[in-house]
Amino acid sequence: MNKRILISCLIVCAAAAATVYGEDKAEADLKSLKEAYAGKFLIGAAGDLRGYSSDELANIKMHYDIVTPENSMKPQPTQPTENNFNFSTPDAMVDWCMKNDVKVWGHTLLWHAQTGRWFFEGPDGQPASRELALERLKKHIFTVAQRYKGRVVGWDVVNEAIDDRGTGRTENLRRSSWYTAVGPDVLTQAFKWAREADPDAELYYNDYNIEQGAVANTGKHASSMMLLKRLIEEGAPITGVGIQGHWHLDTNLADVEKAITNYASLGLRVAITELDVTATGDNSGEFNVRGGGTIPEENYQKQAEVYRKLFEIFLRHADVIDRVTFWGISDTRSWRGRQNALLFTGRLEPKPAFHALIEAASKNEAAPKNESAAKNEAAPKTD
Ligand code: 9MR
Repeated sequence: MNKRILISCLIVCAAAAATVYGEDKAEADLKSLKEAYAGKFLIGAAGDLRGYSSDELANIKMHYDIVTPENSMKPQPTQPTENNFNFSTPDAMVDWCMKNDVKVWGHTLLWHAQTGRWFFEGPDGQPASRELALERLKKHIFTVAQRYKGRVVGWDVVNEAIDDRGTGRTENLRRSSWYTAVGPDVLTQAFKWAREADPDAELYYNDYNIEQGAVANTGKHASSMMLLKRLIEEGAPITGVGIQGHWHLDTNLADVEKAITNYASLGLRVAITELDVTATGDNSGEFNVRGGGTIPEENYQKQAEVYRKLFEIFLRHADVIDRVTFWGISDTRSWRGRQNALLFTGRLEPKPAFHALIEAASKNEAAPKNESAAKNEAAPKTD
């Protein structure tokens, strides 16, 4: 080998080694999100885990304390037809979590969507009677909640019972099939059965946009306060409220903070259960909200700032917030795919938002946990 070739080889090898070293170093330097927030609140992600790559599973293990199955524990997939239960996906997901020291959150027992029509059909094509619908609901809740008893931290017992665009002068309950078949007391009943089925689980009411109107005490927030007070009065064993957190670059942060303190004032715990902040376009838990298109680079800085401000709020209220869960793990494992709403790219590279959250944790002295902030059934009665 002549000298020139040898030198070229050495340069190429050195460059390759530097790249590998650089990547290793970046990986080694990457902080764990869950470790950054340890002792403040749990950090979670949604995912059913079926078909996830080993890199995705490693990302979950590194950054998250707890996983919510995104779809597989919902009524439709767990009981597609009457008495025909299917738990293969959630069983595998829960097994993986238990083996890897990751907690699980149950989602969801009573919802207007992803629920088989059969729940509401009576004999001879008539609508099911109130009694029949309740009997089916009870069986569903007992079967699913007892199966995962001791393995889930808690349940989103009731999901999204409040309708959109109300004034806030009433509970504004969604006129869903459950509402039609049973009536407004179906919500309290679901909480009571969930408590019987799993006495140790935390039981949550979960909804989107329920922070909206908190400062002015109007809209969906005012409706949620009315509903929660009624549930407590009716003896529903409710531990806390899940603010879903499907947000965007212009989300009203003052409403977010006020909603947290309002719920805490009812003696309830709070969790952010489905967090994503879209880098472009709108967001909401509503199915028909869309967005997407080209995303200017500067939007990722804006997104990082919104995430940072949100976590500064959560840290200020860490005494009542038990968990902050992202709805997905990356911009491709996300229902907001084209809006790049999460902390990691599809290749699991950390985005500016990830770094902002690590920084926010390091700068903050969170309020100590206030375990005496009423937990569960100890919630005071209010009017
Ligand atoms: O992320 C879920 C998506 O994959 C499903 O297609 C969708 C259909 O029901 O549900 C999504 O998750 C929802 C969650 O269960 C409740 N809050 C709103 C979430 C986003 O739609």
